[in-house]
Amino acid sequence: MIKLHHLNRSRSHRILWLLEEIGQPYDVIPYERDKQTNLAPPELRAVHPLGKSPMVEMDGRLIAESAAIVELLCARFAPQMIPDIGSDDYVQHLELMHFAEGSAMTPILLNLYVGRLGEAGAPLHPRITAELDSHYRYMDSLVRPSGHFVQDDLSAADIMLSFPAEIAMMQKRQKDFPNLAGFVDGIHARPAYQRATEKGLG
Ligand SMILES: N[C@@H](CCC(=O)N[C@@H](CS)C(=O)NCC(=O)O)C(=O)O
Repeated sequence: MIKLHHLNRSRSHRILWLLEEIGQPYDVIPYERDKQTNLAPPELRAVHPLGKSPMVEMDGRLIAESAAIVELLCARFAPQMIPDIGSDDYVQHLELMHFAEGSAMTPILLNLYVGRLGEAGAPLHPRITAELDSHYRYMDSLVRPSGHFVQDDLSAADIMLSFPAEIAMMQKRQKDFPNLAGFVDGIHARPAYQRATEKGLG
């Protein structure tokens, strides 16, 4: 049985969604963010030294890092969500699987943390805003007419990019990035996404 260590209001929602898409039985071990600090509870550190979510237990292994989890789950249970190795789509898949956490999340997190500094953070905002715009613009330019990033059906890269794309929409960037807005509307309309949300795990 697959086990998902799930923190509320976190990147782990995309793994919950993927598990619903692939239709495999799974268990969720829920964790709640601390109400004051918003951080994960100490119990997550007992699972893995980084104490972050998502983490998945599968085949007797503990797997951290969303992109690794998505890649492994797709390879095992939904191989059609990863393009054939050697194809152009595979190169795009690989780039975007790394881009989602390795690039897109950097300005998003800087924006979050520097925002907490108030006036003290003001000198950094123009650079952070420029980087946010550049990453969102890049994502917007890659959405295909089918509403997907790679291939013309749901793929592993769509799962990974859902998190930064949803943050762009939470920041009310729908008008600036209409293709990205269409992508987010499309994934929210998927029955599997809705089932994941209806679980009420945050
Ligand atoms: N690159 C990691 C990031 C994991 C991560 O930072 N998770 C956040 C949730 S969105 C977390 O657990 N935060 C709680 C904390 O840092 O205390 C991944 O994609 O899995």
